Amino acid sequence: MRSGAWKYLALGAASLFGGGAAFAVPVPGGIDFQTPVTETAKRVHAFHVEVVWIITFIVLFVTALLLWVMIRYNKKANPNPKQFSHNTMIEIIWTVAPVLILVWIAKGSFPLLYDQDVMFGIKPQAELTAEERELRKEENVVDIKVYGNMWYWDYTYNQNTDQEFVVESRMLKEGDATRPLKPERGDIRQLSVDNPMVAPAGRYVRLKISAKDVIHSWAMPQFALKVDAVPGRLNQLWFKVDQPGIYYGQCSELCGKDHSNMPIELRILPWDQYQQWLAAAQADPTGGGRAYLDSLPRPSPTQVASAQ
Ligand SMILES: [Cu+2]
Repeated sequence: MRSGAWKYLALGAASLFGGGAAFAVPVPGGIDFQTPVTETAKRVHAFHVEVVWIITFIVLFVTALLLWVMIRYNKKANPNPKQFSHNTMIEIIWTVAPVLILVWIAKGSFPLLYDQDVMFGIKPQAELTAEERELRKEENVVDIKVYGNMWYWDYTYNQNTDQEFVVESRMLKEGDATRPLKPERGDIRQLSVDNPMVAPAGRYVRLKISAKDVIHSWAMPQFALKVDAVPGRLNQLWFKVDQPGIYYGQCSELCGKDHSNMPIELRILPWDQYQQWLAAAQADPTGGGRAYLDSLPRPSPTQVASAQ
């Protein structure tokens, strides 16, 4: 193992079992999920930790049983084995116990699946705060249309109005004439793009996701979101992120030779900055409001993680 990998493994293990998370972007040797930033993602992460504890216990228990049988009942230790072949009580136990464990896991899993699937989650109407009710009103929900293309993403804003515009988002490459990757600026190899997707913090964002050629998949690990972008079909996702920052994802459906070159960079801005970016990008969609984004202080992924 490379030197340094141990450090990452230890960090990953610490974040896995410590409940906190150390990473905001993928790191070499990282073994845990990235830091969850939405309510749903935090619950998905907590559920993941719970299931890891369950499977760890099961592996240890079964290993102990196997060792016990191998040591206590091998030919030497137990030359004259008993001849019975059934034990009703033990059969009931090894049927009922796994069923109960699976039901317990399903009980944690299904509500999370529905929370991601149903628009704005499954929190009952009665439990919503006044602010949440206000933000859920149709005029306060932000819609963004996401299209997968071979091999880049494009994002449609102000859709269905005469102000609609499209921002194309292509990966930065080292040595590229038009879109060079500049690590000194904070660009991350294989993740940074020329024109990021931009969304406001503290708002419900509704994504309509499709593709123009083949099947792609829009995935944002820190939001625990992933859905296929299928030509001729509109899939929906939603999120609400309170923490401004930069979040990264990747196309997650093998879509051709440059599948690995269509990352998702999502810049979450406070509402007023988002409005300014909208105006800038609308005036020059090809530029994607880049000049305005570059004028803002750039949050580093680590700062995003430690700010929580
Ligand atoms: Cu793709």
